[in-house]
Amino acid sequence: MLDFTSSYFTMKESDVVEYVKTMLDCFKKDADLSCQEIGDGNLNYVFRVVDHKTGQSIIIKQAGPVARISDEFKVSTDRNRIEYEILRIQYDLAPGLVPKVYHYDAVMNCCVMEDLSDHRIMRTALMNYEKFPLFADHITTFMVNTLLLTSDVVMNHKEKKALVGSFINPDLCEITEDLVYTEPFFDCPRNDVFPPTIEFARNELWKDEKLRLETAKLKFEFMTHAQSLIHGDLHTGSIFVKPESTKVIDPEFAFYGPAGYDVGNVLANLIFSYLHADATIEDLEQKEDYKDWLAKTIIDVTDLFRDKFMTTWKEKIKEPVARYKGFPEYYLDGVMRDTSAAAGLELCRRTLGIAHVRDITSICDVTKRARAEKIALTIGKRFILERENIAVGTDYVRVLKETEEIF
Ligand code: SR1
Ligand code: MG
Repeated sequence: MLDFTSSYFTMKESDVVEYVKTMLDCFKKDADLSCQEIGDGNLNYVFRVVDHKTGQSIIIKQAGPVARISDEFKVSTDRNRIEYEILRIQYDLAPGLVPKVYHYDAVMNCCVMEDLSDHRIMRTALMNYEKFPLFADHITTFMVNTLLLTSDVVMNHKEKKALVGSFINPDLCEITEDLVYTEPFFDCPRNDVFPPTIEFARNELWKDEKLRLETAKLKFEFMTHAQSLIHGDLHTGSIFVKPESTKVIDPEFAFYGPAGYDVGNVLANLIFSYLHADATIEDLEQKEDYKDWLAKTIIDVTDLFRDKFMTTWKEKIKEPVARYKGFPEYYLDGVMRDTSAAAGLELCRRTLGIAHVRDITSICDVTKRARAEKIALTIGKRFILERENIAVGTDYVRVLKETEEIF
């Protein structure tokens, strides 16, 4: 019999079945359980356990001591506690938009949560050219509620500072500081650049001192601006969808950082879907229709976020000085500036860095992939450099269309 109570070890599928039987009371005694590891992320092991008698199922997510993508990343298993705790907070702030969590085990560094297998990973669904008309509404509610309601504008300042303390997440923040803010902007050995893109990266990014200076400023803002309890990795692989439902998962990178980081990541990943559709849909009418839907979604996410942010601000703020004339606009301008920068950083780092996105890597035609990458890098750079002036939905689509024309 395995000992799950004394010391941590990484579980295999058969261990997880034993874990469920001995440590949890989720299933009936006579359940006929099977387990499959279904994780496809860069960090963790995700096990789906099913009772074949009832069809009931749960997810067990275990944090390993190193990242799956590479042993180079030694990442604290405490990220599992962070994930469990933030999912509970987000469940309260944004009901129905995150999975339910049932249990956290500090020895085995795993948590037990609702199985969302009736949903699909959004990146996969978008690569299949599916549309989700409610997504913009759902994701903006999630972002406004989790970002604004955890800020000093709404929270008691001492309670907020206590939360800042419990979500200090140094290992995962270091990954972001390195992979997002640093390595893509020089010829770093850990980068993984598609050969036809190297010359472009060298000339347009690595030699550009102004761009590097701006990324340095942004890195320090990311490290020091404890504004909101952010998800920290809100790309389309961290979102489950079905037409009537959106669920945000995988908040293990959560910490108190700039609110715009989450919004920018959503927008950048919608742009990757747009570039994938542009490169892979053969039928011109279908291509334009799908790209139009994505462009509209980019506009809706940006503008609904802005509208709901202001409405929620009026309803929920507690900080007296936040009521001063001009302050809400000043605050939102800052969030939108950070949104543009974060979108730009994500577009550059997913293209040049170690952690790519399938939207781009799955483009088989070398010329089309190289074109998509150059567009991503050009837009990314503009979002960073022009962040003061990229503030509403049409700004994102304007830059996207202008850049498409060039390549
Ligand atoms: C070492 S982890 C690489 C990337 O995967 C995660 O999803 C984050 O995006 C991280 O940057
Ligand atoms: Mg993840």
